[in-house]
Amino acid sequence: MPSQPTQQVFDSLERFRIEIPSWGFANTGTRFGKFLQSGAASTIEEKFSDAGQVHALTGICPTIALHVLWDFEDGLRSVANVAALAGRYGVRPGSINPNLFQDQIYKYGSFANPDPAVRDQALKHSADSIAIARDLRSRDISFWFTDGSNYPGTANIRQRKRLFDECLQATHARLAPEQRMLIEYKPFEPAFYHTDIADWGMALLLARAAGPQAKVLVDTGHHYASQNIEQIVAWLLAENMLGGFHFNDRRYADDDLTLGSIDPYQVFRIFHEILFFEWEEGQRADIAYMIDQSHNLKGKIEAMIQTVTMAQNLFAKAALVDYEQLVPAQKACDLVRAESLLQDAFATDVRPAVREWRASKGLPEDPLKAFRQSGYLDRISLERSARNLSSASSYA
Ligand code: RM4
Ligand code: MN
Ligand code: MN
Repeated sequence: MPSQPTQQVFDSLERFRIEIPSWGFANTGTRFGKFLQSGAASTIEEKFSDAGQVHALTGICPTIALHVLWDFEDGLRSVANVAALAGRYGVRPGSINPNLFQDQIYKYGSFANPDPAVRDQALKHSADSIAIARDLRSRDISFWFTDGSNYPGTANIRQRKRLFDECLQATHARLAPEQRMLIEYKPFEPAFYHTDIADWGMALLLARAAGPQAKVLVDTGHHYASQNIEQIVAWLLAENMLGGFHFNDRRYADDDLTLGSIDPYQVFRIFHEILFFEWEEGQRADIAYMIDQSHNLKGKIEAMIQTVTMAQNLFAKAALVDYEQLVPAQKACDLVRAESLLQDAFATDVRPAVREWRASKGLPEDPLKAFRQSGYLDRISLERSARNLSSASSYA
């Protein structure tokens, strides 16, 4: 029988699952160029294969986020192929991500484009994405919009808000009862003067107006520097409007760095707010934990394993906060005591317990080492290198 803290870690690990993105295995870069990796995935089958490796080694990534434009070559007609791959590689399709930004028609926006013909096309793509999700039994459709403007006075901001309201409502009306739409916000990039859904408050208002199956998606990289993300998380939880996360880390802007590489305490604080909420409410928060990272310098599969294990460790640490002690300390305004409870949990080395949990599940105790020893990377590098080094045109 594991000791008390080990049991708490075990309980937290039993339930923690995190989704990995198909685009994290593809050759990507910055706007200045790409550094190609010979083992990068370029087909949907390769992405499933790589995601299957991450899941086989960590045991906590049963689903893969899919991007409609990059992963469904023939749109709805690709569904059968994708479903077959899921069976073959042991990972299920997770969130479905429409693409309302890459096509030339979206130069001036999608849902907020002043041209009704463009809005219609965006609505059609959204409807197709919902149908793809339905056929794959994926619950969540995650919407991220680049809509915005680059110069003052060039866009009617209020009118664009109204257009977003209309299009999101029309999209919500197409959801099956068990589906959800997640609305992601981002303050800037690629629009650099105003972005239509710039922050969590705007996403919240739009989600509320869209309908009961719309929730907010928090991408940790989509905030101004020093913003208190865990407070946003706490407010969205209190409003029952937190739908999911895109996890990554950042130093400056939307850097998409490995989770916890810059500020692991922040991730811990986010998990703490969630687990504290669940403890107080006596029920689980219905949150989709997802990673949104695409590594251009690190090995893609290694970086994904590193990210997943970091998320797992930080979640387990957050589960060690002693709420029975925290509540009275907060009430008594015993600041040092309350803060120390968080710090003690954060300082606890949970890795031995996590290793023990993995062993109990028949998983490798050190997934990264197991990956390095598996020979998988050598094999795919050999198989994929010719194609990778000759073609590197699209983002993913
Ligand atoms: C955006 C946002 C979206 C992601 C794209 C590629 O910044 O985070 O979620 O799909 O990048
Ligand atoms: Mn994102
Ligand atoms: Mn982003």
